[in-house]
Amino acid sequence: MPMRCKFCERSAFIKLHYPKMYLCEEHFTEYFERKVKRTIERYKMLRPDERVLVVVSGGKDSAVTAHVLKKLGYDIECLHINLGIGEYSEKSEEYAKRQCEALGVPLHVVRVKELLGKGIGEVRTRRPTCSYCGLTKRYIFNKFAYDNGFDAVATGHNLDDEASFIFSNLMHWNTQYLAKQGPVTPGEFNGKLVKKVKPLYELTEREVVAYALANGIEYHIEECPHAVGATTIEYKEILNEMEEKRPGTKMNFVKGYLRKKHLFEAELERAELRECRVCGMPSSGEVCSFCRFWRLEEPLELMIKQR
Ligand code: Q46
Ligand code: ZN
Ligand code: ZN
Repeated sequence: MPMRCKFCERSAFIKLHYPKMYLCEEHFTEYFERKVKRTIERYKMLRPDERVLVVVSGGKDSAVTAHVLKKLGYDIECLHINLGIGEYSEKSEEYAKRQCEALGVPLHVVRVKELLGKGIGEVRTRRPTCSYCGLTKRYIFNKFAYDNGFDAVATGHNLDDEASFIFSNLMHWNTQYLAKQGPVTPGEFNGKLVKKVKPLYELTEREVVAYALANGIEYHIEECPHAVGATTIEYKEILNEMEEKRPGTKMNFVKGYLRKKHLFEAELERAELRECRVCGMPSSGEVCSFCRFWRLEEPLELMIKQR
């Protein structure tokens, strides 16, 4: 006998573990969107009049973020950063395009290889690929948002991402990272560091997958080739095992962290920010780490051309 939805006669589409309930597609969608709305309000992420740039990778989390923000009535545009990682990046871009077309939202595409001469993974450096990939993505979406007057950048980080990030940084006692993580990073430095928000902060990966399925959102399932063997995946597996035994573990872990975050803030070494000599963006040294890594002599041009 199939289980029925808690709120109607239809048969259940999903069994939620925390809080425990069975929901049909429609009521699950409603539940999910309400939860995103409450997350945005609880952490004071966005005001209704703000222009929001959603960074879409082609994957499920950012696609769902864009979808729900649009549905909640936010003024959004999307940015896809093509990392230049062969076939993987080409497919990712195709998905991002399809997702934004289906949503009827403008999409801007920045291609790392065209912009900087080399794709991610093609630079000869001792720095791990994911480390300079992260640096490059963060710099590009922040500068793109700043150059084009967006008030906030939204990313697709979900509860599982946050829990595994905190877990792995606790394992290594990276107190500097632990002091800075959270659902909202306020804007700084005269708006040159644009506010960052994570609307899916309280939704699990499983819920995000289910929302995409219920709402016909297509996304790139393949993992980046550089993600293979990443320890974050192991941390996620451990947390999932614990969640299975004790539903609510991830949520309690992340909420507990937010309550105790001030303990790590005491250790934060606040570097005095100044303008990078090359690009004028905030930097702790004379030249920012992005311009230094890519050996830039002129600022990156990211202004949207035809508007
Ligand atoms: S950081 Fe590393 Fe990701 Fe960049 S190189 Fe691929 S796995 S995409 S989230
Ligand atoms: Zn129902
Ligand atoms: Zn710079």
